[in-house]
Amino acid sequence: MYAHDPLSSSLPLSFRVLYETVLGFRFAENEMEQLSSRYYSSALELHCKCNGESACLSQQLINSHHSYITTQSIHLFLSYTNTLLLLHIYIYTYNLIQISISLLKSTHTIQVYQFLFFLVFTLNSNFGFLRLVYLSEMMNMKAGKLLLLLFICFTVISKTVICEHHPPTCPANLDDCGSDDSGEWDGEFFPGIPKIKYEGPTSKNPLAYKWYNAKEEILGKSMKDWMRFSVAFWHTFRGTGGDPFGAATKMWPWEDGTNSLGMAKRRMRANFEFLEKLGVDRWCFHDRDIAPDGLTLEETNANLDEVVALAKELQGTKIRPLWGTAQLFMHPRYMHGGATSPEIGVYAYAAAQVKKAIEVTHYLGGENYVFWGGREGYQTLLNTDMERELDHMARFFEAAVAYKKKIGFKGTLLIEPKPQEPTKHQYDWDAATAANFLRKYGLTGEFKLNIECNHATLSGHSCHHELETARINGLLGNIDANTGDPQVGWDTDQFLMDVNEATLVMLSVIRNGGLSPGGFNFDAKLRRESTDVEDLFIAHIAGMDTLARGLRNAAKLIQDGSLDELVRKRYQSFDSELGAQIEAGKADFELLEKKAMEWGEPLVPSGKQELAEMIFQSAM
Ligand code: XUL
Ligand code: CO
Repeated sequence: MYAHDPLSSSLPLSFRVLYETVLGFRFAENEMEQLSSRYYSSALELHCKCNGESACLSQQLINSHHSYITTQSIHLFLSYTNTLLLLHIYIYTYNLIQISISLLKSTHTIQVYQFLFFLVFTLNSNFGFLRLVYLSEMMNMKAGKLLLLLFICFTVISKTVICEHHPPTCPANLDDCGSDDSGEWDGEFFPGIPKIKYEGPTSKNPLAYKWYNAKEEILGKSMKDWMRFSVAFWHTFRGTGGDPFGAATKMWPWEDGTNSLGMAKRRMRANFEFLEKLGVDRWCFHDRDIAPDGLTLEETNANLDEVVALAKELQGTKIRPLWGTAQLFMHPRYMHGGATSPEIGVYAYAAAQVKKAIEVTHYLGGENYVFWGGREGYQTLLNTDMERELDHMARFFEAAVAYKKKIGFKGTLLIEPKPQEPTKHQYDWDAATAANFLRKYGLTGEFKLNIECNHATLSGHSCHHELETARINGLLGNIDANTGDPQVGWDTDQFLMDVNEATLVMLSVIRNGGLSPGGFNFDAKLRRESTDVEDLFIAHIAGMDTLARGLRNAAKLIQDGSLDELVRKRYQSFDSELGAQIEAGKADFELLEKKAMEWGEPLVPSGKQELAEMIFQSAM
């Protein structure tokens, strides 16, 4: 058991050791960090309320330095009062035991009990403070009773202060000031953040669209219909900023640090307020992002049903999932994969999970369903029967197709390629590998691909390459919009901010005639160091604006036609009688040899790459 006392984190190490020794607390580093950020946001809200500022979050950003100092002091105060709350519990326990002892009345027995009492609490270092009180009692000092009185007073005062100053958005249940587990919420999650509007390219407002104008028509279709944007629940509402080297850096004000059902529902409400304010009608989820695991599959399914029922209610008629999916990679049971696990029980469990995830996606009106095989692959071929695993995966997909049809789910099934991470080698390596897999098992008509840009670069391709590979194979179904970092090299899932890259992406999308029923899912997360609630909005706005700029540029390039003309000219020699014969598969080697001898050495023209790049850049 760990004592939660953020005060300790603000003490220098030597004091902290002393503090921990005297009071007997032990600290868990990441819990400490989570708690400090929780108290920090609570203090922030408190600060806002005290100053009567409704737009306190953005205000805080502008005056960050001033606010930092103010909130830090409140932070310290709250931390201190929290310590007192803990002491109150100890003293209460102590009192109870003391009363029991005094009932025994015999001096000898008292000593035995006192000894046992002392022993028990000495063994448990969390009761260090009680040990102090007890010792002072033993030494016949009145300090114990005095301390008791003093701390009860402090406790009452601190509890009143915390309860009375509950922030306007009622964040986490930090104490027991009336919060429950129903996930109910009676305020805004994002106070001070307005509904995001289009203000045009000259706007300097970070909370406005500069390029994404939902209703504006581009090449005969509204921007909204081209883009079909979606927010990824897992990054936006479950992302903590934690990485393999460090603890969470984000603890949003509505989080209480638990994975309870009540918390899941509260998050769901935050999701819909976020979508509403952003003006985005779609969201994507994994089953386990939105609802906690239970002890059994039945219990887990029941949890999911409860959260999904709320999501359905909050969705209304306008919002729906772009896609749903099952998380078959976090739980240790999936360490060897789900559909490709050598363990039949895991295969069955994964099937049951996917069955349920397809059902809830269907129930919520989802338009697609995604399979990303993060653990469908191998760490070494020495212990792997690759052929058997791939066969199993195909049977798994066949069963998914059958079940989808059985329940009348019309959404598209999508495979999301990724070469590696977390597994050393993943079977859906890239678009070409996935396409080949689908062909081999006769599944091409049932599936499309969900291309993620960062996965594309991990497989050594560009996003444009993967999109074009999917498109020319009739498999481009959806895009997980993000980007990687060339210097970092792993799946950094950053928001795509590069206009050149976005233009290439949109060229493929336009050539594909759009993505519907797919769309753009922001499978992207804030950087670990971006910790303000407002950053969630800024990141999505910038991501949407970048793709919107890409769409405008790509439309310009297509309307201008120079690039298409350059490409057409490169192949014009095939616009001939022989070319037509070749393309129709009617030119055999004898005929081609005859032509080669007749024409002699061919004149090979320039590739005009720089000209192509010049034309491309002129549209940026
Ligand atoms: C992981 C990834 C997943 C899938 C859905 O790299 O992209 O979030 O999009 O499971
Ligand atoms: Co993805």
